[in-house]
Amino acid sequence: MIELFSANTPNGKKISIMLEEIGYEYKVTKVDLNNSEQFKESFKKISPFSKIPVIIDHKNNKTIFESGAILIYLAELSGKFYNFDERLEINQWLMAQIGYVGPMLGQHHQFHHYNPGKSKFGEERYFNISRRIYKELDERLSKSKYLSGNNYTIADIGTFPWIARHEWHDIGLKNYKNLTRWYEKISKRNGVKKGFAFMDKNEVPPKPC
Ligand SMILES: N[C@@H](CCC(=O)N[C@@H](CS)C(=O)NCC(=O)O)C(=O)O
Repeated sequence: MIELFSANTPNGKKISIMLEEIGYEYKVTKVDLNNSEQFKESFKKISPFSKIPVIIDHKNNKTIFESGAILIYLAELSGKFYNFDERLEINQWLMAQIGYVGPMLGQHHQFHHYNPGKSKFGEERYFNISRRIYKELDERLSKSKYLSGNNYTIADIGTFPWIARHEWHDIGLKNYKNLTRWYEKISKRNGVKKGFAFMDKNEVPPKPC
């Protein structure tokens, strides 16, 4: 049994989607970020930077923080969505998501969605970077079926929940036809639908607009 410590955010959804995709049984323990539960001493013991997601694999007695490390762990354990021969490509697209796509879109959420009007510089900077990210992902997907190649992998699972926040981004996902094709295909997967709704059973990936 895997215990998933999470919140209903893009980083949180990556792991519920992965667990649904590999068909593992799991229990969700909600960490209420709005009530600062991430800073509790008990949570810091398993998450040194006070961030979700974290998993405890009770069967194998392992605790893992950082979504990329968790995705790799679950992929290796299940033998799914991370094949050895393609790992260099998969690692690059996964690390780009962890180090660039997620943090930059996250800043765009902060300035454009949650705190508009507070910093013109911040709003413009992260809006522009987010537009670049849409274009760069679209370019990649014009040459490749999925991010790391022909197969759906943990790189796609890591990136999908961030693009699923496209309504907040105000960039117009539907104008990026390759990214839209990828997004719509992944949205239809059963594991993705279930993992997306892990904290709100009515939540579905929003249609491209
Ligand atoms: N690099 C981390 C980022 C995780 C992260 O930023 N989690 C956010 C929620 S999406 C969080 O826990 N924020 C709480 C805080 O920073 O206080 C990962 O990929 O796991």
